[in-house]
Amino acid sequence: MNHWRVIIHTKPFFVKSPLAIETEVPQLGMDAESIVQDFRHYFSHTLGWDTKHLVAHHVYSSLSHSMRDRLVERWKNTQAAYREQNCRRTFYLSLEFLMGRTLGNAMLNLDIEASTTEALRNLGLVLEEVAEQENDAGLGNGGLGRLAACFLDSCATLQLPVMGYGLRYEYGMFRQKIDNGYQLEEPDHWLRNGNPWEIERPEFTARVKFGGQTELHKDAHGRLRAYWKYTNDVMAVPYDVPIPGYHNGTVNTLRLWKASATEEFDLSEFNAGSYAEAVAAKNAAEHITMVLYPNDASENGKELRLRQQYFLASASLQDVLRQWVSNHGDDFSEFAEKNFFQLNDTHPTCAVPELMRLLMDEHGMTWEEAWKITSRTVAYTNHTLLPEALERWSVSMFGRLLPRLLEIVYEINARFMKVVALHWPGDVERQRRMSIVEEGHDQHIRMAYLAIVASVSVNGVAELHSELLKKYLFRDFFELWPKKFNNKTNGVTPRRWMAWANPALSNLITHTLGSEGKGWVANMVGHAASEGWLIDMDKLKGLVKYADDASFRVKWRAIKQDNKTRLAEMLQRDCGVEFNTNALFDVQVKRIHEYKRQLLNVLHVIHLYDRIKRGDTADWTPRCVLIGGKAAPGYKMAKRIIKLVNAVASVINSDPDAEGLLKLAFIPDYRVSAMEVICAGADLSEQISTAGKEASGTGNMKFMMNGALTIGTLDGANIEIRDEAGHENFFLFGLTAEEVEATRGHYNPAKIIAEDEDFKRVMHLLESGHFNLFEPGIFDSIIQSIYSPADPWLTAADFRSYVQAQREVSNAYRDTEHWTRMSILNTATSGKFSSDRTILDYNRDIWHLPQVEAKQN
Ligand code: 26Q
Repeated sequence: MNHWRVIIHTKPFFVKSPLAIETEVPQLGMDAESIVQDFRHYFSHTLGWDTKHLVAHHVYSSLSHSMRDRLVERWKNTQAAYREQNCRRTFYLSLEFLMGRTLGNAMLNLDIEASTTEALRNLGLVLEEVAEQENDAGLGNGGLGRLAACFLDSCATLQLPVMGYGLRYEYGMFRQKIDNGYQLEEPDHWLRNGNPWEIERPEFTARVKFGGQTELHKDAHGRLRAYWKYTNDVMAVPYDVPIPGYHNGTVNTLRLWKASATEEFDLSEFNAGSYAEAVAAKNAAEHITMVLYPNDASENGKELRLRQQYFLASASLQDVLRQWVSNHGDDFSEFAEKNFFQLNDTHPTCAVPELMRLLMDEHGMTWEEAWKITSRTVAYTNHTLLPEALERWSVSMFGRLLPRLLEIVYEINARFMKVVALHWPGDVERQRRMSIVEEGHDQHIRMAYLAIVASVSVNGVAELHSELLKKYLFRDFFELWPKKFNNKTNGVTPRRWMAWANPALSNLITHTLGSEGKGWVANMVGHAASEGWLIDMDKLKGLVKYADDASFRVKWRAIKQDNKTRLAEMLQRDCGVEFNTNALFDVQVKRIHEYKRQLLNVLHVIHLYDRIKRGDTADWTPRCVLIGGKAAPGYKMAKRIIKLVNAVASVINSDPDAEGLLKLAFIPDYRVSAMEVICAGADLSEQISTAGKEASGTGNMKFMMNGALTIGTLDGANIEIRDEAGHENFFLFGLTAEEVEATRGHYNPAKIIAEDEDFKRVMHLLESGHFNLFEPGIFDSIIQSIYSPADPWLTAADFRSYVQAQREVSNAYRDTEHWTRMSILNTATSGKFSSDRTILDYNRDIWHLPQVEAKQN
């Protein structure tokens, strides 16, 4: 059948000569008066409101637009500097960027908080209340997505030419409601009220192909070339988000793609009278970027997810190549020196075959030429040790959706298999193990292997994790290419997680370090000014000696106390539970997963409750335990654990015997903006995963910076946190990763429980239905998992040592001066966990980018 298509091109329209007005525009003022002026303009003219209608959201919107204008000026200058210097660049490809709120961070990094606070005061407004209006940009699940956001902040602060590429999900991470203790998911339509922090760039729209088939033809030069035809195309429209550096005039770019239908109408269908159906079919294309997948561990194999991954990879690579060709024409000789792609886990690994495809099919290269470029410009970061979480795609689905890419993957694998055969002649088993294409009646593509084969660098995210990757998950590949493997311990940005989240503590630090002549600038409004420590966190070491200064400890404690009050107010509002700020605030917030062992935490809480009930309360330390986090909607056990937390909480919190001694709360809808309040107000940070399972953790770092002490296993970055803080300032418990492995096969939880009186009583309370009187049996699956010799998370194995460590925590907390000392030392030694250090490591070992000073107007 003939398919006639009308194609409406959206060609970019450029004026031939640059406009003269550009250089005439003076920089916008950074003083309160200029801000008030701009604010009024947006409020009355752009939004069209009068001051009788001071709707909070419009206030937020007007202020944000005023801030955005100031970002845009610096943005243009930064991009001009990158262009002029024609410097090497890195593109950070990630399916997730968990940005949270932007207004406060923009003001902080622009160094405009003081004048904005004053401007708002003149208008009768309070900054904190305005900032609260902003929806979180929840375009990520958890650690991996937030890491990408912290990295962008550090890259801009370090003036590195790094650009993020991601997806502009219409719906971000679901909103979590709690109903009768159960998690309910609600869609997060975060863009409903508009988003002042993005600029649509329709002129850079890219076309992404799906489906169809491939054909081989000779081209004009007689060379055989592949053509990918009869495809269903989807347009990718970029939205740019500014990423400001801290007080340095640099603004980098995060480019997020939105899927949009092509403007083609299938006329044959149209003429057959199915106009509405033709339009509706186009709508389906736009589903690609409709929603973020809410899985932080597994649930693989969904076609829409593969569409998302390829959509990101293809649109981003086309974008980079488009810019390259517009500057260098067809000369790709320097492409590999000038461009680099960092893959945030395997999610964007379609970029490997896609870059091959574009270079060969669209730019006429041979396989060898294209592979030389691809294999020099890609690096892969792994974020998981759970084998079940490694991505695999069924070959049949992959081939149906991306037929040309499948051919390329097969060819990459065929050539790789020759390398393996050369290295291990005759070792067929090794070839089978290492094959990118997993054989069997149902073939699969192993995305991690594809990423490793193409990459110059493969890294884990904490020392232990990187070692375990070499020893277990990727052992064969490590033996083949030992030099590819390296570690880059995660970090978090101190601008958001200290300066913004904990202004009082930041000011105290600034005063204290500044009084020694380290460039302290007085700042009366509550936030740190241009102090050195926020961009050189090793300077925090200067606090060590103040741990012994009693008057400093008083100030330190007073700040923690205020932050606990702020947290308690939030909890009162969001979960209706009252936390007494004199109690120990014991916090575990992160995604709910069995390996993270929220269950172990609950068992301890039940044990404390049991002690209260039997009158064992001599030398008691009052405790308020906070747990929060989202469960993947299809993860039954995780959802049941949430219900258990809430069930135990309602028994304890309503029991007069526990009043003043113990509280338990589950905070609904844990997210970035909640963590900003939580990390500042925590005393104790729970990092209690089964050793060898948590790749790194990053919440652990946010807590440490804010002076919380950690109770934790020897897992992920906990090990490095303990080494930095000093072993005496960390509460260690549990099996090591090696012991965990050695326990498999002869684990006997029933025996452990039977021999431990406290544990027996805890299990009895659970089994008797004490926490689920009206819903009998609902915790059976949880109880079974604890008793199971096959429990992969060894919850029972670590119970006794956890309870013991918690005893030490309680005792330590009652020695207020000593606790404060340990708290100060944790903050003072947290410098390593700044994402600035992480990014400098990436840049030194992998990216090799220059630092580029932004042009000043
Ligand atoms: C997989 C398949 C289909 C849909 C979604 C996914 C998916 C999405 C997100 C799989 C994994 C993730 C996220 C993983 C993650 O956040 N890992 C965490 O990464 C942090 C940053 O390196 C580490 O600190 C944590 O230890 C690690 O768990």
